[in-house]
Amino acid sequence: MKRAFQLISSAMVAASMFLAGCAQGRKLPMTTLAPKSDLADWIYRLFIEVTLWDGLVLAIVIVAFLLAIFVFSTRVGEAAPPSSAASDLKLEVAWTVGPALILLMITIPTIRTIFRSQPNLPPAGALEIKVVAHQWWWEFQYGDKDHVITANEMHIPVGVPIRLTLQSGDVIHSFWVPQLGGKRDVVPGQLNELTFIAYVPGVYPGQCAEFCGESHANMRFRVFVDTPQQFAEWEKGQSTMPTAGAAMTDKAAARGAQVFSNSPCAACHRIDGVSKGYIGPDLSHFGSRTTMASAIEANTPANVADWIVNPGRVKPGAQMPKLGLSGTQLNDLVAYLENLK
Ligand SMILES: [Cu+2]
Repeated sequence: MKRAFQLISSAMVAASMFLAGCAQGRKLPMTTLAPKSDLADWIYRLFIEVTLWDGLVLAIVIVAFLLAIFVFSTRVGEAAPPSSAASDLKLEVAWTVGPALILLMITIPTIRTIFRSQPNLPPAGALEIKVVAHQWWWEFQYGDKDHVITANEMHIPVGVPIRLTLQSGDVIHSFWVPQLGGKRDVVPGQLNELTFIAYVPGVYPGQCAEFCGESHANMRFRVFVDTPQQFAEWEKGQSTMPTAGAAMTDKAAARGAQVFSNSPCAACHRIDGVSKGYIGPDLSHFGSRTTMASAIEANTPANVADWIVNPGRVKPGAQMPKLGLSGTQLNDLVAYLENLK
């Protein structure tokens, strides 16, 4: 039984890695078959358990099918004997009770997993993060006073209970990190929750899983499961004022700060201590992120410049307008943003 479990799961992991690789051409697999949290593990085990019962049903059907063809059938030219059976009580009881038992064996673990995955209260010592879904990006707010706000890259410590409260800024979205847990819808006017403990440090890709408009497929994000030390460092970095750091020591960046403040950027984007915009992602520590544009591109100066010149080309339907910046102004602005560590 255990061996069958292992064989099935490793074959499925291989297949999903292959398919994920084909679909995205990326190294981070979008798979539910390599769980890295308690929640993902419960769902995975349930899936395997149900699949084994399905396999049993399939085997019974195939055996009955083969018996009907090769054993209990009449050959060509043979006279079919008239059936004398009116009913067979034993058989009828068997094919009623058998499927009912199999359904029961599937129902019990399913209901147990549903209740396990929806705790009413946050576990003791949980890190609470507010997740706000927008067309088409993700906002993450840490702590009561929103002292850390970031976008599209969520950092969490390994081994600590995480309690996400999910809300939408516009339409229905769905929060999904396959290796860390099941999908949870993000519905306007409603607070949904997701609770889990990540077991293994690493980077896990996420994706909006509810069609939400033109760039739904571009509404990705990443979850960084950090060691406690890495997480403490990250949180400390995100809590400090970005403008006090390296941004002002670089001349291009210093000029770029002026471009930012004098352009429409500041009306839509917040930078701690600089601007209070809230329509687009918070850019306070933009330079510390590895990706941009909802994790669809690497955060490089060339990609940032490309984005500013024509956001709609990178992410169709994006609300950010073309700003008409070019040359030195564009380069200075990119230098400023990349320096916001
Ligand atoms: Cu969405």
